[in-house]
Amino acid sequence: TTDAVIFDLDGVLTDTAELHFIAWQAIANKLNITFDKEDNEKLKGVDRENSLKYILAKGNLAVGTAKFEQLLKEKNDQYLTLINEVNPSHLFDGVLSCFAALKKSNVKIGLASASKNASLVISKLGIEHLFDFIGDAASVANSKPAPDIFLSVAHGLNVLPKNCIGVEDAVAGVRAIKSANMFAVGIGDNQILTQADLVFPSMSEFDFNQVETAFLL
Ligand code: B16
Ligand code: MG
Repeated sequence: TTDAVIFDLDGVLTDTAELHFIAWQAIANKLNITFDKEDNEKLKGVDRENSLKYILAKGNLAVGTAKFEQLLKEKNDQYLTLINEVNPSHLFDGVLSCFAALKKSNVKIGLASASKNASLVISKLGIEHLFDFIGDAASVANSKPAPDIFLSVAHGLNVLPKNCIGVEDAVAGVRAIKSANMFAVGIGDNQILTQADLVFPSMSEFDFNQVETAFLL
């Protein structure tokens, strides 16, 4: 049986990738490093530190620890300003009806985001009360594609990973779900999310009956 469905945030419930992009681009500009949408795509699901490492490597730039920390802070300060504008209208279509279907089937709902700002975004979206457990990205040792965050959420929900379904839009995220020994639902392009067990183009197409049928096969 399905005990829980554990969702990623950025790219699954809302589009914060655009806001991360604006904030990272400001940092890259300042450092004279080009940073485009294609780069941003590669940073989906990647944590803050590793995202900055990617940008610095692209510009062949090495910085000291203090500068590195300062850049992380600058990026996050700008990101926090941007997410201040997030509201319930930014929730992707299909999310609320999906959550309602899960509640009806007595399936727990968890959040496994790599973002240390996830709780804030969730409350801005007005869906905080719908979660049975929200994972803490700051308290896990290894970020996606490692399974840590998904395993910590299963633990927090008091369910076994093998009875969980993970939902992700990023390749690194799908790998994290599979490494956690969970059933993986991808949201996006099935040519890209090849490791997912089932893929829907967007959350509006997410069909829990179809997911459960595939999961129980
Ligand atoms: P923060 P997800 C991820 O969220 C984003 O996809 C990624 O672009 C971002 O760098 C990461 O969170 C860390 O975010 O700087 O707010 O801690 O897709 O795992 O929900
Ligand atoms: Mg994501």
